[in-house]
Amino acid sequence: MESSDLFSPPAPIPSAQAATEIEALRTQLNAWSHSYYVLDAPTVPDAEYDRVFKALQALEAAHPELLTADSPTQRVGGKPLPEFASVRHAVPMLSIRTETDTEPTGAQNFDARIRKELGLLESDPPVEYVAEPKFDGLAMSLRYEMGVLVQAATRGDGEYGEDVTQNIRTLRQIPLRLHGGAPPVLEVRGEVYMRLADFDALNERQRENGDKTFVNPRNAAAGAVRQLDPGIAARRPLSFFAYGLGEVTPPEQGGPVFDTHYALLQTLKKWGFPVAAQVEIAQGATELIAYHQKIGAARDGLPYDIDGVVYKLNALALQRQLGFVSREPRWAVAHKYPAQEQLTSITAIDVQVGRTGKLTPVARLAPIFVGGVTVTNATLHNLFELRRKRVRVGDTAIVRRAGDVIPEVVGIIDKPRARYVPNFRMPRACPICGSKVVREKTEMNHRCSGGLFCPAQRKEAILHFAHRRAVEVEGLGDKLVEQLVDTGVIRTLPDLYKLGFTALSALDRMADKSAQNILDALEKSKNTTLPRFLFGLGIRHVGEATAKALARHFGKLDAVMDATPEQLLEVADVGPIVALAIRTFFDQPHNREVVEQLRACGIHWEEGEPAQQAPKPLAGQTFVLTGTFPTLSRDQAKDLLEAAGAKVAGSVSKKTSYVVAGEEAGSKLDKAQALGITVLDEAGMLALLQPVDAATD
Ligand code: 5U1
Repeated sequence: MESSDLFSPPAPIPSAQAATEIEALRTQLNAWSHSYYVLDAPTVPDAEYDRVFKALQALEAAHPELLTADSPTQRVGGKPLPEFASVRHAVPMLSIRTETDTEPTGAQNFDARIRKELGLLESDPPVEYVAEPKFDGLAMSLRYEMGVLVQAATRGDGEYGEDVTQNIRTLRQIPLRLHGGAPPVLEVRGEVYMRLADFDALNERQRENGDKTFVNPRNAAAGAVRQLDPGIAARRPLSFFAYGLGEVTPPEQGGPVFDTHYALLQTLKKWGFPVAAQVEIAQGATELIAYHQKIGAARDGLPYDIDGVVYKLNALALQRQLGFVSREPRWAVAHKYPAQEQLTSITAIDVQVGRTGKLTPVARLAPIFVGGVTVTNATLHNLFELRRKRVRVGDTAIVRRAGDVIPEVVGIIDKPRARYVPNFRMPRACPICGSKVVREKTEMNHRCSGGLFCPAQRKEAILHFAHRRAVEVEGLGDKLVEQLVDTGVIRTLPDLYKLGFTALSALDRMADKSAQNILDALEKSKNTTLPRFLFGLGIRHVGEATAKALARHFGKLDAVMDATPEQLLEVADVGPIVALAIRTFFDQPHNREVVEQLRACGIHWEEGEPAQQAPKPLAGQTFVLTGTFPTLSRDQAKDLLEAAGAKVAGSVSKKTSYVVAGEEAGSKLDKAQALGITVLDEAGMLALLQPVDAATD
C-alpha cells in the first residue's frame, strides 16, 4: 500500500468491479486461512493477512449489498441467543459400538465379527479397514448448501440436536464455503475438540481474570460450543476433525461417488476440512492391533486428547451390506485406551516436600485404576490451586493420569458435603525438618527454609554445594550422592567432609582409586572463596553473581549472615525478595549450624574487608563468549567480565555489545558478523578490563 493510501479514503468503485475485488480478496483470505489452520503451514505473515482482511472489510462496508454470510469477515457476529433451536438431523447421527477389551488384541474381536457377518472363510484374505484416532471432543454435523455453511448442529439424541451455527462459524478450521466443486447438499460429520496448548492458554486466561477454569479440554470444548453468546464462543479456541458424512446429494442428482471410506476422507480434505494425519488403511486384525499399539504409544505426545481409535470397514459397499443395529453401525467400532480420568474419593490431604524445598499438597485417594495403573496419590499442585478447586477431604475427585505425568486432581464433583469439613491449611513448619515454611508474595509455592538441613532437600543441597561453580568437589555426581544419602552414610552436608576411605570404597562400583580421588577432591574443595561458598549454600535467589556481590560488599561471611535487610539492600543486585531470602535462610538456626560445622571441617577462604564499590567499567554491556581462548578458560573469562559489571549471555542478539571469539568459534561468530557486532579476541577483551581489579573469585 502506498503511504498516501493511509490518509485518503479509497475512491468509490462501481459495484461490478467491487464484486470482483471482494471475491478475489475472499478467495485469497480463505486460502491463507486454510494453509494456517488446516494444513498447519502458514504462507503469509499475520500482518499481511490483517491488511487484506481490513481491505475486504472496507470494501464490504462500502458495498453492503455484496456482503454474504460466507465472507471471512462474517465468522464472529450475531447476538446472544436465549436458547439453541432444535434441529432434526436429515440423516441420524449414529453413535459407535465400543470394544470393551482395552488390550490391543481386542481388535481381533471386531475383525472376527466382521468376517463372520460378511460370511468369510478362514482361508479368505484379510479384510481392509480404515483406522483413525478417536478424538475426545463432541460430535458435530455441518450442513452445506450450494457449498455454503448453513447449519452446524450437535448430536443431541442422534435424531434431534441443537443449532450451534453461530458458534461453529467462529472455528477457522471449518470452511464457511467449500473448496472446489461441491455437491448441492453436503453434511460433514466430525468432532469439535480443543487442542491441549489452547486449553492450557484458555485456563491461564480464566485464572488471570479470576474466572472458573475448565477441568479438561472436552469440557472446555463442550462449554464453548454450547455458549449462547457467540462473542464468548469466538474467544474459546476450538478445532475440528472431519471423519464422515450425513446427508449428501445422491450421485444420480450430481452428488459425489466414493468406493471407500479412505477416498471419502481424501475428498473431505480437498473440500477444505482437517482430517487427522494418523488415518491409515489396515489389512486384517494384525494391522489393527499394530495400529492400536502405535497410536497408544504416540497418544501422550499428540497435541490433543484421544480416548481410543476407531476401525471402519473401508469398502462402502460392504458398510451398506452390514448396515446398522440400534443406531450403531455394524461396520465400525471404537477401541478405547484405558481412561485417563476417573472419579474417586479423597481420604486425606498431606504435604510433600520436594528436593528443592517446595511444599506440595497431595491428595490421598481411595485406590483407583486410571491411565493404566492404580493410583493412590494425586498432586494438588499448591495451596492456591487447591483452594480454587475447592478441594476438601471426603470430596469426590476427578483424577487424571496421562502418560508418565504425575496424577493430579483436576477438579471435584460439585455436591453438598454431608458434614462440615475444615479447609486445608499449609503447615507453618516443614513437616520433614521443622524449619519455617515461607512463601514470597509473588510466588504460588510455599517452601521449606531449611535448605541445607532439611532431609528432603539433602541430595539437591549436596550436589549444589559440590558443583563446579560452587566449592567444586570433582567426581561427586548425582549417582554417588544418591548412594551416599540413601545408604545413610551422609545425613548432613558436613558429613561429606567426615567421609573416610572405608565408607567410600564400600559403595557400589567404587574402586579404591576412585574413592581416593573423591577424598582428594573433597580436601581440595576446602580451600575455596567466599563467593563460591555463599553460592554453594543454595540460598534461594542467590546465584553466582549475587554471591559475588555479597562477598565484595561485606568481605566476611559473618557480616553477610548478620546483615539486616536494610544492609542487604545496599548491595548492588539485591532487591527486597533476595534480601528476605538471605535473611530467612540465616534466621534458621539449623542453617547457621551447618555453616559452622562446615567451617569446623576445615572449609576456609580468604576473608576481605568490606569493599568500597569497585568501579564497573563494563556495566550495561553484554558479552557473548565463543570458541577456545589462548590463556583463559570460558569460566575465567566470564568471571572477569562479570566482575567488571558486564552481563555474559549465551546467544548473540541485537542487544549484544561484544562477542569474544577464540579458536574454533562457531555460529555465534557468524551471527555477530551478520549483525555487525564488534568481535574481540582474548587480548582485546583483557584490554577492556584494564582499569578493573582482578576477579573476586
Ligand atoms: N474418528 C472417528 N471418530 N468417530 C466417532 N470416526 C468416528 N465415527 C463415528 C464416531 C461416533 O461414528 C461413525 C462410525 C458413525
